[in-house]
Amino acid sequence: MQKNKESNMKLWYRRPAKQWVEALPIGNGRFGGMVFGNVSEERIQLNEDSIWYGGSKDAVNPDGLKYLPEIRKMLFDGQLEKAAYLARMAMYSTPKYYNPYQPLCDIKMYFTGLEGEPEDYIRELDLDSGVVGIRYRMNNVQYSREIFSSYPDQVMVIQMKCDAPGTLNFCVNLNRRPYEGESRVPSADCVVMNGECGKDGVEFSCALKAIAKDGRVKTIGDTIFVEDASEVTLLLAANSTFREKKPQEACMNQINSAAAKCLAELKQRHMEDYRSLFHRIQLTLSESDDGFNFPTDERLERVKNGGEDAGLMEMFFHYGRYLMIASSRPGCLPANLQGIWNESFTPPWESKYTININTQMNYWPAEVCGLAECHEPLFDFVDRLRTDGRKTAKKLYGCRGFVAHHNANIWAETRPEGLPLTAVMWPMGGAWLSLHLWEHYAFTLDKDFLAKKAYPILKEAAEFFVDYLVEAPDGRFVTGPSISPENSFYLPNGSKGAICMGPSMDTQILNELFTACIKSSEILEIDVEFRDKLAVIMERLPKPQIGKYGQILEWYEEYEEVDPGHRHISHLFALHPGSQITPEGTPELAAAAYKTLQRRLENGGGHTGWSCAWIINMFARLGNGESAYAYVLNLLRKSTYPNLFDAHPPFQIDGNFGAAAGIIEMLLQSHAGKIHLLPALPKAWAKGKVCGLRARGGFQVDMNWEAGELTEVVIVSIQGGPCKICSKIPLKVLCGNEEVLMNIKNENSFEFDTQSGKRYRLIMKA
Ligand code: FUC
Repeated sequence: MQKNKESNMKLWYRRPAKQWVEALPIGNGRFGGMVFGNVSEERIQLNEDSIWYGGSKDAVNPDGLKYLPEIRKMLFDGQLEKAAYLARMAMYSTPKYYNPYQPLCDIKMYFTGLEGEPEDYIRELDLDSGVVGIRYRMNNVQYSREIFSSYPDQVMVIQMKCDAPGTLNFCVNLNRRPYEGESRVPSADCVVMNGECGKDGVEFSCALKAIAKDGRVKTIGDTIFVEDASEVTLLLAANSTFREKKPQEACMNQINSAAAKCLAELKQRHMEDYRSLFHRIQLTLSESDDGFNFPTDERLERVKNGGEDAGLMEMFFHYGRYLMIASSRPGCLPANLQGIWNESFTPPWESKYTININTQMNYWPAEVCGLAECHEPLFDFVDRLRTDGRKTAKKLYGCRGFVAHHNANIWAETRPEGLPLTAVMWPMGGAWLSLHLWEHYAFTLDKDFLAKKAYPILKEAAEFFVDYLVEAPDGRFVTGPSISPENSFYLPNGSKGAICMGPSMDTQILNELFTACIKSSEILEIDVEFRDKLAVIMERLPKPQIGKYGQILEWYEEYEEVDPGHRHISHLFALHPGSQITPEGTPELAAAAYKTLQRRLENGGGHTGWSCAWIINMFARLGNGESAYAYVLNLLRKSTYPNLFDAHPPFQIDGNFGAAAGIIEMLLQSHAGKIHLLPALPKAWAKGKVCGLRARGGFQVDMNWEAGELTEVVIVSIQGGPCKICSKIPLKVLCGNEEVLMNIKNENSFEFDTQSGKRYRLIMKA
C-alpha cells in the first residue's frame, strides 16, 4: 500500500471492544472516557481526574524523629535487619496507604430496532483529530457515532447519526455500580448523577443532556429516552468539589454553554485546540505501509508473532503524544499511573502518583515533543507537594525544605507511604520531580519561569538535603534510611536487606539537583552563599563506583542483588534521565552502565512495560540503536494491549510515554551540552524524517535521513545563543544563503552562534 499522511494516524478495529483494554480512550486532560463501540448496548466508562476516594490526612509517624538517630546508627553499624524492623514501626506513616483514584461512572445506551448483525463495522480513534468514530450498517441504514472530549468547552460530546429518518431509537443513563450516589432530573432532556467519595473526600456530579435534531426526547425515571430521531447529540459534563463548590451547577453551566453552540462548532473548537498541540511534530520511520491494511489489533498480533512494523512504531509514538494531550492539560492534575483512565474502584497501586520512576516517566516526552503545556500539571503538582512536604520534612526528619517519598496522591501528600521494605523509605521523590522544572528551563531558557517557578522549588528541595544528609564513617555525605527502588540485597549472613545508607540512585539524583541549583543561582545571579554551600557538599557526595562484574554499584556497599534482573535500574539514573554518565564524557562509567544493563537483562530484566521503556532510553543514551530498537519491538510484542495501552501488566500508562520518549531519544539527544543528531539510529529506520522536535538550549530541530545518514537538518533558534552540534558527518551551516562560521571542536563536534527566531540549515559537506 502506498503510504499516505493518514496511514499511521488511526487505530482501527472491525469489532466492538470486548474488554476494557480494547476500548478507545478519549480525554481533555481532566474528563475522559473509554469507548467500547457496542452496537446495541453501548458503554462508555467515564473518569474525571479529581475523583479519588477519601480526604487528606495528617499521617506522618509521630515517633519518627525520635527513632531516626537510632535507625541511622544501626544502619552504619551493619545491623540492617534491626534497622528495617524499627523503621517500619517508627517511620512508616500512620495509617499506611493512600486512598485510590476512582471511576466516575458509566454511560450506558440501549438501542432498539436494530435486528440482525451489523455490516461494515468500523471503530477507530483518529489521532489526527482526537475523535473516536464508530460506523456500521444495519437493515440498510448507515449509523455513525463520533465521540470526543473537548478541552475548550470542557464537555464530552457524543454525536449519533443515521441516514434514514427516524431510525435512531435509544435510551441512555448513568450508573456507578456498586457506589451509586443519587439521581437527579433537572429537565426533560437531562439527567444527573451525584456522588461522594467517603469521609473528607470530594463530592461530584456528572450531567448528561440529549439534543435531538428531530424525533422526540423525554426522561423516564432517571433515563433519557430518544425516539424516531436521525441525529442526536449527547453532552456530558463532570465536576467535583476539588475545583468547584457546586459541582452540579458547574456541570449545568458547561452543558448549557456547549448547547448554545452548534455541533460543528464544538467539533471545530475541539479539533483546533487538539491539533494546535498534536501537529507540532511529524515523524516518519517507514516507507511503505502494508501494516495499515490490517486493523490495529491484527497489526499488533503480526508483530507479536515475529513481524516488524516501523509504521506501527510511528503510530505508537503518535499515540503517546495523543495520550499526553488527552490526560494532562493546564489546570488538570498530572497523569497518574493510568493517565486518567481507570475502571476499577480498587485499581492497581491505587492508580496513584508513583514518584520513584512512573510519574516522571509519564513526562519524559513532554518537552522534546513540544508539549511543554502538558508538562504544566506536573509543575503545579510539585509546587503543591511543598506544602505537605515541608511538614513531613520537619516532623519526620527535623529538617528545613520539603521532602516527598515514593508515592503521592490527589492531595499532594508526601509521607513514606505503604508497607514494602523495598519501596517506602525513600526520600527522593520530591527532588527528582523538581528536576522536571529544571528540564523545562533547559529546553526553553525561559528565565522568568526559572526565577519564579523552578528555582524556588529546586532550592527548597535542596535545602532539605543540606539538613538531612549525614556523614558516613568514611567522611562522605549520604542519604538514609533509604532504599534503591525497589530492589533488595543479600547480607553477609544470607538474610535479605533493602533499607540502607547511601544507595547510588539517591546520590545521583542529588548530584543532578545540586547542579541544577548551582546553575540556576548563577543564571539568576542570586544566593551565592547557598550555591557555595551546595558545591562543598557535592564534593563529598559518593561518586558512582564500579563493582566486580564491571557494573555500576547499586548500593554504597557491594552487595549481591536478590534479583539481578530487577525491573528497576535505579542506579543508572545518572545515564538516563540524568546526565552524569555519557559515553563521551565518562567512557568508563558508560561501559559500566552498559554492563549493568546487560546483567539486568540477562537475568530477565525489562519485563514490565515501563522497565522496557526505560531500557530503550538507556540504550539510546549509550548510542546503541540496535538494542534500543530491540526493546521498542519487545515492548510491542510483550507489553502492549490491543488498544495500544501499555501492559505493565496490568495497564499502566508510563510505558506508553516512556516508549514515545525513547523513540525520540534514539533520534535526538541534547543532555550532554550539545545537540546529538541521530545518536542511536537502528538499521530498521534507515530512511526517515522528523519535524518539530525540541532540544535543550532553546532549539527546534527537523531532520531527514537516508540510508542511515543525515541528509538535511534545520534548526530554529528560539532564544539565540551558541548551538553546539555533535554529528558523525561533516556539515556546513547556512542561514538563508549565507554560510555561518563554525567553530570546529573536533571532527564530529562543532559550534556556531545563533540569533533568536532564525532558521539554520545544516547540509552535508560534499
Ligand atoms: C513501582 C513499580 C511497579 C509498579 C508500581 C506502580 O512500585 O516497581 O512495577 O509500576 O510502581
